[in-house]
Amino acid sequence: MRKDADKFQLIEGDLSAAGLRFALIVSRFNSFITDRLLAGALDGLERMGATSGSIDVIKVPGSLEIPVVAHELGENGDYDAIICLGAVIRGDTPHFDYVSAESAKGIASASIVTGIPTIYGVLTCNTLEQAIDRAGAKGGNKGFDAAMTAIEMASLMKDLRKSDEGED
Ligand code: INI
Repeated sequence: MRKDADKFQLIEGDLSAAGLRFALIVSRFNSFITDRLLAGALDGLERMGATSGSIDVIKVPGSLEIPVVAHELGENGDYDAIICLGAVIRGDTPHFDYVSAESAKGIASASIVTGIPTIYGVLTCNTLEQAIDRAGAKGGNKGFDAAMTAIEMASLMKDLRKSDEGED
């Protein structure tokens, strides 16, 4: 037992995906990168015990379209967590700033409004090389990382809701 265990109750999610349902919203823009993020996320969910039939993949045109779909899926209550995957890569114009900022704000807002953990797995990179590094090369795979965050948050929210209902 921890020395200070009498001072607080520790509540945290675990990394078991068994019995949890996930939606992955994936942008087709920069699909060379987002396909790899999707592969990483699916690998993570399956390794952590997600069962067949518990994962849906929804494709959208670009990262700007992710928030409205995240909101819709969160509202319908079919999922324990929603994973948003995209890649915004800087070009010669200020377009990058608008797309990256609005998709981040929209995803965060969907999560708060719906109460369903909605995970931000959108790369925002200055160069294609930076994106490649984070989509399965030397920077790891941010899709896999997003899947871990989704599992932990889904598990935590279930625990918190059980406590609210007076169970445990
Ligand atoms: N969408 C992306 O996901 N990544 C980008 O890098 C990007 N750039 O650079 O333009 C991008 N634009 C499309 C945007 O997400 C919308 O699909 C489009 O504006 C229509 O609403």
